[in-house]
Amino acid sequence: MGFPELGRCRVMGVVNVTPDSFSDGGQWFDADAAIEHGLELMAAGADIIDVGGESTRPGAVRVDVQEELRRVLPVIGKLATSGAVVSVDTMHADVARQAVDVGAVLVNDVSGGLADPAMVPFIAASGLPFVVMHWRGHSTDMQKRATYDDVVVDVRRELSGRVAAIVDAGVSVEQIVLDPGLGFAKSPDGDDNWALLRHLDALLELDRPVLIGASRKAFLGRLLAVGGVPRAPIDRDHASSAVTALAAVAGAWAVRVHDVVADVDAVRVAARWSTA
Ligand code: PMM
Repeated sequence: MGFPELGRCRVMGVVNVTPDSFSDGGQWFDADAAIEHGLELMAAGADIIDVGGESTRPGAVRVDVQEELRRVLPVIGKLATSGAVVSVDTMHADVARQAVDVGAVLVNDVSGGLADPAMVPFIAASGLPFVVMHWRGHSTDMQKRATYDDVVVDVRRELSGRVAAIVDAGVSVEQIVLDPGLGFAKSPDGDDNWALLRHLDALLELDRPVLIGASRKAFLGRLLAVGGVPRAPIDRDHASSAVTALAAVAGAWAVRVHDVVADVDAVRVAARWSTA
């Protein structure tokens, strides 16, 4: 897939150039602040920097392409020329194309190519790695779609269907990374997310690398709640790192995280654990 073998799970650091992401809402909305943050994540040991310009938190409204481009292009361009391996987190093919033009080398589409019909043809033509996340619809009403007979079986079947459709459309299977989409159309009590993590092996059986995005998500806030009040996103990093270690031991290819420092240590612990 064009990524060097590291002998451990990769750490993907998140840079959200948005005013409204749940995890860090607004902190890196300014391009200079976002670039500085990306450089810090690199220095902290992130293997990949994932830059996004559209919030996908439950209830978020869509951002138009021009605004998304304005947010992400300068950040991606600067980080790429500074030596970062940059991925672009977008559902828009035009944003993916222009991001690649300025140096992005991986496309992370939370809709797995479903939101924009031009995305999969672009990925086929580019030959770049493509993250296909489990997705059932836009954030405005995705939580209504969190109904499963068996979440592990259903998510695996739906992802496997996406892989078949994307490969049919001309993408090489070698380009595809899978992601269970924690928090996206998953039960609000958190149980669906825990089941997917506990049964990561079911996704790994599809024989593609798996990316896990658990960092700071609501199911961790709920687990750590006191008196029914969820732990704030910014205070969920220790729990996120614990998930990182467990997911890495289970065989995850990469984790998408906010607090890179702790997660870089966690994946090293996991690698040593797994080879002992
Ligand atoms: N989660 C968010 C955004 N992008 N991409 C992938 N592949 N997987 C995820 O789980 C994922 C994602 C939402 O989290 P954020 O607001 O912290 O970026």
